[in-house]
Amino acid sequence: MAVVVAMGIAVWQAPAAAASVPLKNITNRYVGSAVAATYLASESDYRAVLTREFDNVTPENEMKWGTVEAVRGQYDWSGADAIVRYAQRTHKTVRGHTLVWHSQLPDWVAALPADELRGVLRDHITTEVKRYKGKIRAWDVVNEIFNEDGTRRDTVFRQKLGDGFVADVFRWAHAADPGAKLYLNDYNIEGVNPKSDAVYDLVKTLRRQGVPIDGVGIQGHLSIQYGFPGEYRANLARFARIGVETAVTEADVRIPTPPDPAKLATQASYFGQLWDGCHAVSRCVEFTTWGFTDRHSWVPDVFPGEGAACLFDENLHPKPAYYRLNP
Ligand code: 9MR
Repeated sequence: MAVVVAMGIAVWQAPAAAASVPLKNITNRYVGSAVAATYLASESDYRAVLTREFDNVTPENEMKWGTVEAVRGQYDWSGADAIVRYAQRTHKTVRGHTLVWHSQLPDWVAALPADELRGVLRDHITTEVKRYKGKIRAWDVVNEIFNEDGTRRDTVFRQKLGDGFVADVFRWAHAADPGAKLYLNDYNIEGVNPKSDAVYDLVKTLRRQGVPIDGVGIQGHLSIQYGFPGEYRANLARFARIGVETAVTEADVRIPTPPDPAKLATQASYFGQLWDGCHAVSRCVEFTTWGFTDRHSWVPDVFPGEGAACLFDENLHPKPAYYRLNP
């Protein structure tokens, strides 16, 4: 890492090139990034870094219900198809994201009566999973179904179908592509806490009932304003003990802007702890970041005053966090 002193202020300067060995080649975990089809098509430098450094891609928005069927019966697979084609061409795996989520859910779905919703949900899952059968390594089947206190989030699916919808959607997804690994995905479940306890209990119950659930996706949206999640490794390990995989699916570490060397060092430490913990637990199979460049990140839109959450800066120069993972 290079630190120069300009006008009395220490400024971190990124070296121009990434490390000589790409991130994907220094680990036996899948190492991925969320990707947007538009930038993939329009920005060759973005595409080049993604292609070089990663071997998994997760469509950031292109496979969500609100994208693929915003209007009932009118499908738009263009973005999803483009990302899957790119992944095949560049020998990357794909994490499908996400089949059942209360957010980015079209209004027409939310308005359906219970009996109709069940059939529509089944069709949605079957259609989407079959379309990419054999091309998706892992699916985020259900996303963010718990509250922070470990109770179930009160979504339209729960209100109209009851908690049993979770088992149903895993069975439908498995029927559509028996080869894909099926995950439950959520945020704030990195450490041991009431929410991850609830995920643990549910997954254990579903496995006992024979429901085809293979893994737990731990999103990994962190902020340096809070401490690193407690008992992260113990949390990964307890899922391994009940026979499921884990994956870090959406890692980023936001910083109160502007970044400075001390904040970037803390960010690097958080990324490093996420990475090391995943490598320390055998069933943690994937480390995926939610975007790889500060040029395109959801963070500043949602958390005003915070940003710079990715491994590469706006100019695609690797940051200290990148060198923490790939020294
Ligand atoms: O990064 C995604 C952003 O572009 C979308 O506008 C947003 C819509 O809610 O979803 C973001 O991705 C989310 C992901 O799908 C699920 N976990 C949290 C992510 C960040 O909000």
